[in-house]
Amino acid sequence: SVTSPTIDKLLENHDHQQISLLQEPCLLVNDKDECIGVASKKDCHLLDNIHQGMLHRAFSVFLFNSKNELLLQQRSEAKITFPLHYTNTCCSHPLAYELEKDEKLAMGVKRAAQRKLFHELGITPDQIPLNMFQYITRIQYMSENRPQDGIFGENEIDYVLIIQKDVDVSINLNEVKCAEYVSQEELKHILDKADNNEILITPWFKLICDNFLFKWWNGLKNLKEFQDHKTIYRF
Ligand code: DMA
Ligand code: MN
Repeated sequence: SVTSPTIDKLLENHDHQQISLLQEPCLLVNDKDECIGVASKKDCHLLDNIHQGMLHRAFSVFLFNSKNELLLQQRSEAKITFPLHYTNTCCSHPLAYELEKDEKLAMGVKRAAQRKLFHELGITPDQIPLNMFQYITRIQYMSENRPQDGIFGENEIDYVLIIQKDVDVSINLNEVKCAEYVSQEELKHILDKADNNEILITPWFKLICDNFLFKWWNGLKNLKEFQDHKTIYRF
């Protein structure tokens, strides 16, 4: 159960700010992405619950600058899941607040994205108005935490949001170790290094890179073409 001594023992060694964020109220969904309840971030990410089918809603932002470079981040060492992994600009969860539950035009996840882009990367909301985010599609995936702890994992329906804007970045070191813009060639080099186990990348970023990212990237000016708000791509 959620308060078993093993989990407490594991968490004892973790960063206090990250432990307190495990209390965030995430949105439980069914496999059609219909909201069916609320559970703590901790409960949503416990493998015990995931193996019983607990699924939650998430988002992944891909932010590009006007030179068509993608902002990547390396997760901080303090993160409980996937520490030090390279990943897309920002990922997190819409929370069980009225404004973030709003499903119309994916406004809830866009508001959550604005909130976390400020929290993780210091990008102020005025620089990234909600109507600049383009909701592309949804992706469902499951994975165990890395390094494997036998306790945590992911099981999400992930809304992909793309935004192209030049912004001022000021990273929150509790969340992010570093952030940098990369070209397509530079990202391909990073993906090669991950294949050779020289660096770590998150499983969701890997699967989005392998299946979608480069065609979206080449079509940044015409993203409408890629919008698919009906399908949930399952991996
Ligand atoms: C969770 O990201 C969302 C996805 C798409 C994996 P996260 O672990 O970075 O969430 P948070 O920043 O809220 O800890
Ligand atoms: Mn999650």
